[in-house]
Amino acid sequence: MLTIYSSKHHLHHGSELKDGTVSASFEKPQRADMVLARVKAANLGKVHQEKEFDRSCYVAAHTERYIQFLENAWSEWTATGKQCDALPLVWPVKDLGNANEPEFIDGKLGFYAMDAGSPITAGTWEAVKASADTALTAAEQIMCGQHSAFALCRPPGHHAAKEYMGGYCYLNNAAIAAEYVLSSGVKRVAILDVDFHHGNGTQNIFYERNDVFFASIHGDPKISYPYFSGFDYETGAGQGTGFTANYPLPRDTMWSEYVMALENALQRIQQHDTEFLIISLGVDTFKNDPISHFKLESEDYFKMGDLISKLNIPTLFIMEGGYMVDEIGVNAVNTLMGFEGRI
Ligand code: OKP
Ligand code: ZN
Repeated sequence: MLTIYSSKHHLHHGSELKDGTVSASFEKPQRADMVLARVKAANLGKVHQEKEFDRSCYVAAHTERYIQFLENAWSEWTATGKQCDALPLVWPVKDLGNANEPEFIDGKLGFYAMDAGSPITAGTWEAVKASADTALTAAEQIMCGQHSAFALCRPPGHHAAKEYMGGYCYLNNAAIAAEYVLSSGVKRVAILDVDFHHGNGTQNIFYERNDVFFASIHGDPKISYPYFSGFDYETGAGQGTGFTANYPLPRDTMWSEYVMALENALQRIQQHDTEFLIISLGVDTFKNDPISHFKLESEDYFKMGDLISKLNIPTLFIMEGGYMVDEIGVNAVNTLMGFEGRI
């Protein structure tokens, strides 16, 4: 399988608030380095650099003003004399929810964010753009005839919605790739999100659409981030009614239970007559992940890839989460090898 990788991800290394202090984010550069090392060690296939794509590809999944915010945030932040990471600290919640875009950067940060998990640093925008370009380059390869490809994206994207960042995400790489293939003539896309966390951003972007079926298997939002979405009664709205499927699963879920949700989701994807499948590949479902609580074993990822391959649909794998840095490469590449029947 072809891998697309950008070394520009190194430009983004931010901090997050945990246990009352600001420290290096779990979402760190070594993650992608480890996955790339494993891709090479396992001889998965060729590794190509990303190409640059037009800015309009990002606007297709987001809004113009949100893209402008991401482009300008760091310079607006440093213009106030600050050099530390830009993190939001105030949000337009509930009755403040009809607010207009503030002029001042501190207000804009909260206006365009769901949490304080997506720090903006000097290199963030360049890395974020390269991550989206990585997904687009891989999507283009499939449109040119490859059966599958792996976009080794970092930062991840599935928490980023039309108009907000959050959960280490800025641009929604999977949604941007989906819009790209739709604009290239594909009629029906499915996105299957197997990251431990609900793909709220992807759901938000396609919630009222019937050309993109979205399914997510994740920790029950009653007890898991992002807490406010991913319930099984969220099934789409308007024309998109029935085109979203959520599978919230309990603490300590193992493969034996996980596989039932996966098989159901794959069946739904088949029923959608999917022509192009995107997998939001998070491997934070692993038993030792530091911020999650499923119990998948490294061998289970082979089975996951194998089951996905049975659909026989052109498939784009997009890297999302996974924070057990030592095993993230093994688990991601096991999924891809399972897909290729190399078990
Ligand atoms: C991003 B992705 C839990 C803190 C949660 C944000 C998690 C974002 C996950 N102790 N912080 O879906 O892997
Ligand atoms: Zn996750």
